[in-house]
Amino acid sequence: MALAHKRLDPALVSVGFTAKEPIAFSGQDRVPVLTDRGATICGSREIADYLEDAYPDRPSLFGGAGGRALSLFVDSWAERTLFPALVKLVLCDVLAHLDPADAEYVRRTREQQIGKSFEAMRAERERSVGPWRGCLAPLRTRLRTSPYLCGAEPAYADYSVFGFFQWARMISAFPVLDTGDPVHAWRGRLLAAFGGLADAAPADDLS
Ligand SMILES: N[C@@H](CCC(=O)N[C@@H](CS)C(=O)NCC(=O)O)C(=O)O
Repeated sequence: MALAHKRLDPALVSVGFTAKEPIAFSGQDRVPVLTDRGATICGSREIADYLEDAYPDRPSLFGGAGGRALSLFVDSWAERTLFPALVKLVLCDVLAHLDPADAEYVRRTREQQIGKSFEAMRAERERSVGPWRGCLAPLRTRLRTSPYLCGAEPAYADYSVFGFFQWARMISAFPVLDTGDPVHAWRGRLLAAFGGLADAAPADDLS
């Protein structure tokens, strides 16, 4: 979304959990990785910072120094509060999307990190919906009176939060949002942004 915002059209390379050769050159083992003009940048936030500085004449991702600083807070909130609550709802559906080697890797590493089996997460997920709904309150309040977190047009803080919803939508058919929720309408606007870029990604249709 950040690349599209900067009107860039990247060549994409798939990286498997157990087939990380394509990013070995980056000296670390996580995606996303961007290579551009001889630079290698790892991590979504770092990529957004790089794009803002490398393409200053394209639409801004942050809207100035204050927006850049504040979007760091939104990033942290999404990663530390929203994502863990969302994981409890949808992660148990991811294995159906992975080949056997990746499924084994993801199950082993995530069960170790979370301290719970996928089966336990599935059994508890109806109960996990309550805390999840509660953690959406700051988003919902903002989106009742504004089409985007960043105002009339979306920018990086929107993409940072939206990315987690897009991940959920791609791995699980579990309804994480009520259709009447302002957050649902906001997600719809971002799915449609940039000619339906996010909407074109395959959504879960396995369960
Ligand atoms: N918030 C970070 C997350 C990076 C991250 O954790 N990526 C995961 C995506 S699943 C990864 O590459 N995991 C590799 C692994 O678990 O082996 C970002 O967006 O840059």
